[in-house]
Amino acid sequence: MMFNTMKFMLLLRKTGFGLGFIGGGLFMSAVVLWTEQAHAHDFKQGDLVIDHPYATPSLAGARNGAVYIKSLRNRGDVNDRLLGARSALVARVSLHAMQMDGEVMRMREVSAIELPAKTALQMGHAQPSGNATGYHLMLEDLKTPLKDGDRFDLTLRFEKAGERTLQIWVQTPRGTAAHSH
Ligand SMILES: [Cu+2]
Repeated sequence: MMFNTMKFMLLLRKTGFGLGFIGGGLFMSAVVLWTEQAHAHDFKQGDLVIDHPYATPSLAGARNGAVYIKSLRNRGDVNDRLLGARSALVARVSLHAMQMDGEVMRMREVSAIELPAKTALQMGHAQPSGNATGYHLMLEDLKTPLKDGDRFDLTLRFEKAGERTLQIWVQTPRGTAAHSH
């Protein structure tokens, strides 16, 4: 009898461990899923998919900041254009492009960013495929500095798709030379 009870206890313990193991596995899967979901940070507006809009932390004493978009995709059959943006965080948001001026990289304001049908525009700060145009959104006259981990709202205005408010994540991308202006 004693022997049987011990055997039973052992069995229970083994089974308990097994269940704990499976439970742990399920928990880990849930965590992984949740993490992936937390990283999927995109917004849709009509035929547009705005994938991962982010800002780099602002430099100490800087009045300006920059917002980038990993990709801005037009899935539709009609060309669209990004015409402007606004945010309660700043006095003004402007559309910027970068251009080489001799040896020097310079910023210039543009009135619109073209979003041709069936194409994706890379607007990251530095991407393998390149953000050749250097497009970004300039936050002019920041009311508060942008710190790593902050979130804020910014509304984009498109010619065809209308307006869409995005949540911008402030983060330091890997291997960044901070945007300095
Ligand atoms: Cu700029």
